[in-house]
Amino acid sequence: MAREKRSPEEQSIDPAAQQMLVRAEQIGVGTAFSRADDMSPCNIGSAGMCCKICGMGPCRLTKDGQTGVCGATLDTIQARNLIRSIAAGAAAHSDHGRDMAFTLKAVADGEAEGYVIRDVAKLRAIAERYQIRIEDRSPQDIARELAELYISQFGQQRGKVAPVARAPEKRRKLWEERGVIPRGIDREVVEALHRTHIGDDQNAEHILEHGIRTALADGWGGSMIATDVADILFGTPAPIVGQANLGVLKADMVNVVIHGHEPTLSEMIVAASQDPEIIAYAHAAGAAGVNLSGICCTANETLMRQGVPAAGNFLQQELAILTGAVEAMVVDVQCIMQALVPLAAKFHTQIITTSPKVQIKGALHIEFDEHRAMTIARHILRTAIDNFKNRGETLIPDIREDLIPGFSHEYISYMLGGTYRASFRPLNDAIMSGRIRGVAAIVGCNNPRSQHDLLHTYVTRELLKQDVLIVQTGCGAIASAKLGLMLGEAGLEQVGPGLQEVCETVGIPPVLHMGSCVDNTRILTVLTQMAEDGGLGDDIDQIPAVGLAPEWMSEKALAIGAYCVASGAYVIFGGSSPVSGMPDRVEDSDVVARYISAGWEKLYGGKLEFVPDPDEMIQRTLAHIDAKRAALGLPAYDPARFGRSGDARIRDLEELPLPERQAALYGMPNK
Ligand code: BF8
Repeated sequence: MAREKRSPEEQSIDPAAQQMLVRAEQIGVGTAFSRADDMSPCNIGSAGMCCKICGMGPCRLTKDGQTGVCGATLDTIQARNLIRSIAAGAAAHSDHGRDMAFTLKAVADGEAEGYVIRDVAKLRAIAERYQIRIEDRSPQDIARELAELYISQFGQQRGKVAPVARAPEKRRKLWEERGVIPRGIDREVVEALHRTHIGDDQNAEHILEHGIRTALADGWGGSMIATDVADILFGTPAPIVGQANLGVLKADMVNVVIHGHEPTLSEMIVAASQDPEIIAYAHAAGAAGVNLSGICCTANETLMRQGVPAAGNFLQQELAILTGAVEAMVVDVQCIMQALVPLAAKFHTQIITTSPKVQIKGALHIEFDEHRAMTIARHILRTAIDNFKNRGETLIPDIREDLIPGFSHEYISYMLGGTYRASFRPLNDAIMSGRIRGVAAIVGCNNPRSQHDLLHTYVTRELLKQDVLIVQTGCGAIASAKLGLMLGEAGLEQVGPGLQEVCETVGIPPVLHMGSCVDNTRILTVLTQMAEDGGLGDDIDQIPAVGLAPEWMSEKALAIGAYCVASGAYVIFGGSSPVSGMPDRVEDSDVVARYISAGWEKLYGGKLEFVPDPDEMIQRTLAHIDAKRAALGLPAYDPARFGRSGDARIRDLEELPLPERQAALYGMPNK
């Protein structure tokens, strides 16, 4: 059954997106927004109450006491569905990490055309963490040994995956006692599939315990490897000026949008776009040059390191094509909509697939090979330039915002303590004094089932007013960037008084862009360092911090949520819950939902909850932060103690009902 069709203003809060949604309507083409309106999700499947893992089903459990044909109970089915999603998410992140490790090996062996080791200091620092000897060795030698170690983590059968050694000591002991330390990355993903085959593991708690192990193989395994190697090869991010939103496309240039996740090819395209030969080729085609921009996590990767502007987040991939100004959209893996190809066919845009793992019928496939990366990148750019002459009418929204991305944990540490005393202690001190109430990581996807970017930015802005420092990754980060929340001084008047003082003193924006979705491991590293630097307990679960994915939609998000819980964090997802059950129709159908919240909290100190209402998300976040402060014996949060305490305007606005407050603060429609 279709739901009521929304207007562009109801579909997205982003005015650039709204312009393109109007254009889509005018020319009669569909987008993810209209498709979501046309197709309601299955209420049984979305509640985790459908089992389709064998040919006796699918079995839909909608009555009390009902089981599947094999006798599987509802909690078993929900646990199986959830762990299969976690395994798929872990597989996606980790396979990305594997390819990065292979690229590092090829670079070390001198076989990867165009790549160099850009961050030797990080290479040495990481190698030391694994007791790889660094004295009197060339970067290539060290890189070879590190690459071999990393490659071996995927197929390792016994023991512990190496990056786990970087977790706080207390956390490692807890994992050891519970037997959830991943033995090998691939092994845990495979075992998740085995356990959930018909007739295997049929105890929901036991299945979910392996869900934790599989998720840890992602966060403290494949994803961490992906981030490490990307930093070593392309540079550890540091603040840089960037821009975000569709207005970064240029009318007089060949626009090439790089979209997906792995930075290996996109970094090479960035390099090739500066090649004088390519620039001359673009001039000969009548263009002023080649203009690169990114979508999704490729955008985050290249924005953080090279300042390549972000054209948008997940829900803007189709909207970029709708401008009519994109000569080529170059995609690799993950979060790429099949709808791009039929949409591009209505314009001149060429969709170019590049991964040996991802082809889309109707797209041009130019396969990437790290051994010939520069040659391939040049070929792709020439193909895009050749397409410039086919461009028709364009409509590029004149909307873009500046931002300062690039807050790697190394940079934050340096920024807080300087070169010689790099440390997180000043951040801990600010939390201990109450200047900063706590920290929230607001991460993850867009989902057309909710208003594009609304939940991310609403939750972000409300928490900022409560003196909560925000770190962001993924599509959530791009949402805040587009709203101007990632600039040094900008927007500080809407930030709580204590946090404002800290931001002004240190010179940071109140919202820190920490990168792509694999870079959520940077947040793990920050939390570990905060625990180790003293004052906030000795483990991640004691830190007044919360993780939120307000607009989640991907399986990768579930894997991230689970590894953050296993690491001790309270994680709140917005939108719908894949394990909600229907307690009004089937009693006790939320057994798994309760287990991953209260049950996991007892075991790991972290919990996973699905909370659709943004005000409820904010309230639970603040309650958790305050409870953690109290448990540490820190003073209760008091906004009157610091800075321009009790900002009258904010207090007045807070008295207003939600729709009026949204309208006054953000110009949102007052419905
Ligand atoms: O890995 S936040 S929509 S782009 S899954 Fe995809 Fe979600 Fe965006 Fe990056 Ni992450």
